[in-house]
Amino acid sequence: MLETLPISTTQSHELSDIIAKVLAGERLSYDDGLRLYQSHDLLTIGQLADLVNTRMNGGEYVYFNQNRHINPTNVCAFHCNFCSFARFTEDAPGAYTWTPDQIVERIRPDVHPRVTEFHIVGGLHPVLGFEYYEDVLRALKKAYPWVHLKAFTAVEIDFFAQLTGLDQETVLQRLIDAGLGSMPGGGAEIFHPEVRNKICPEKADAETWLAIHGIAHRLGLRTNATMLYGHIERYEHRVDHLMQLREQQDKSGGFNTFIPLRYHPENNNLGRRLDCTTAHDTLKTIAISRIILDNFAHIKAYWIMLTPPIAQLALQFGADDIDGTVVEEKIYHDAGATTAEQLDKFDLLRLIKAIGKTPVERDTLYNTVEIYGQPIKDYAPESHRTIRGEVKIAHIELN
Ligand code: V47
Repeated sequence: MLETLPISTTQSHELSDIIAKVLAGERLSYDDGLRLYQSHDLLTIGQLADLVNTRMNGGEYVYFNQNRHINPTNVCAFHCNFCSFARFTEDAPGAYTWTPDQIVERIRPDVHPRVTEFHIVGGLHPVLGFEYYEDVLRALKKAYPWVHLKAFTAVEIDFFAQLTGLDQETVLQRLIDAGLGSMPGGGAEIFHPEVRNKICPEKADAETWLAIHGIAHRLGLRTNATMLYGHIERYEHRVDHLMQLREQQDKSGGFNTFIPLRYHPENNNLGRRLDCTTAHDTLKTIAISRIILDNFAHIKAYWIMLTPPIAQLALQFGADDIDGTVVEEKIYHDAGATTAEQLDKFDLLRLIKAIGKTPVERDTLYNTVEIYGQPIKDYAPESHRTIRGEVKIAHIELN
């Protein structure tokens, strides 16, 4: 199928040398990445990304998980200009901090045997102390021992190190002892100092963020990586970001998944730009990530940020993962996201099946929980069935 694509026959195409490189399985350079971004030929770039995804993941499967996000506190010592989630004092309007016990009880209605992951990130609380974060992990592990804890970005790890005077490796080791299973990819934003110094000057710099992931990989943790795009950065900064991630992965090898995060502009200092990002830019970013990050197994189209319809399209532009059920989401909803906070398993199956791909429920480390190879109606839950067991959507019955 791939060799019959228009991309294999376009000798005079503006990207023909890059197309030839991708078809030959060669690694792209910084300049190649920049030229892909400068091109408006989204369909060719998408076809190339789909080709890479097919080579790496077979192209047929799309991963999702049943997860639950937990943001223990929104009180934060840092003042990132793009952030709408943080409150700077305990008594600020909307500020909250949950105790470990409150967290355990708050999520109880949402936790069932097929929930395999808690995704835990939050504010850098100036007063609570490192023990609070350890206690959160311990309490969750005690109450729900089968659930993997994917917790704390490299920025949080760096903050804990500063708070305690411990080195980052010791901080990570203590969190592993408390139940940490892997690290999410947040806090990467844009590595280039021209941008980073403007949007999040207090945060760990690129070198520190990458070094902490390197340490985590050495300790046996798998981690993810993100890029926050669509604010003040230029294409040059995005491509530089991808190159730095690829280089770190060559060195330490423990990244599972790359997640481009579309900037949401409400309720923060950075605000909205006239030329803020578009669906076209999102699909291009997903596709270029897939092509450049030849050593990352997975690219995630995070439906909360992209909206389910765009996430669905992204699965044909190189992404092979759509994230999970999520259940409660604060970071993007505080920033103006209008998506739901939760999709149930059936919603995710429907999104994936509708483009002719096969949903694979996974755990955090990409072990298969279940492959959904049958027609969609076979997976309809009770709530979507008539009393005779037939599938209905609203008032319409499907047979
Ligand atoms: O680092 C903050 C971003 C990230 C805004 O590892 C914003 O599987 C858009 O990293 N508009 C945290 N984005 C979330 C994150 C993540 C999400 C899903 C899956 C995984 C994973 C990781 O959220 C932050 C920052 O880049 N963010 N504010 C905003 N206004």
